[in-house]
Amino acid sequence: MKIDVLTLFPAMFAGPLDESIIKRARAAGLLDLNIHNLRDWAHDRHKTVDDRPFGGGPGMLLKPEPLFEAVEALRQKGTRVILLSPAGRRFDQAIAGELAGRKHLLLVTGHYEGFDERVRERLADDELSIGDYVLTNGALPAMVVIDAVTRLLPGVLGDDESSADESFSRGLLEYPQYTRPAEFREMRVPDVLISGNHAEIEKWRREQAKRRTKERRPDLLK
Ligand code: 4GX
Repeated sequence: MKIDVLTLFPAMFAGPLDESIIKRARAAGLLDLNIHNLRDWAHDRHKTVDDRPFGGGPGMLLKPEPLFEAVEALRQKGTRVILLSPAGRRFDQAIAGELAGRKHLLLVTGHYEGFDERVRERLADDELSIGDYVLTNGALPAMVVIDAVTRLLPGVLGDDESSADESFSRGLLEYPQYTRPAEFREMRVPDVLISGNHAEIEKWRREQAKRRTKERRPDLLK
């Protein structure tokens, strides 16, 4: 899969995407990730990418011209152009799965008060939000989407890390887990887990996952 990112803060992407599983996916050629500076498409020597909103009001907006030219330069046929903003549909595991099936994503990260509306109308295929809180810019949301999508690409996770049987793909929270020692500071691991009875262990885990989901995230059961 190819992912291009358009951002005003390319330096923010160094680090998080150069570690661990994403690093391995990139090295293996499973993810071709490129970060682009929107200012490279600015028209003037001051590299202006923002301007004041018509009608007045606080804050600045990303101008349409650099964004249109950048997207037109990076877009290929079959590209999914995705804006990151609090006004997008809420990103979740199902959307990550859907994006993992695409060949090319172009993530466009907002800054200031947002985008000129014509960017939404003519450039974007989708608009995603990673949650109901306000960040300083869209770089972290873009990294969240890249991370969640990359680990679903075929070959990225090993058998031990497999995403198929994990909590969110079953629609439940994770059951409680323990490792050695069997007793630690007078806290004992539940007997059933030490019993060796695999049918009983499965049943206990299913019940625990359901109970925990009902208590903490009843919305997941609806
Ligand atoms: N999930 N932000 C985008 C600028 C902005 C404002 C309005 C478009 C419209 C966010 C989030 C998020 C902060 C990124 C504001 N762009 N993005 N930025 N939560 O908070 O995605």
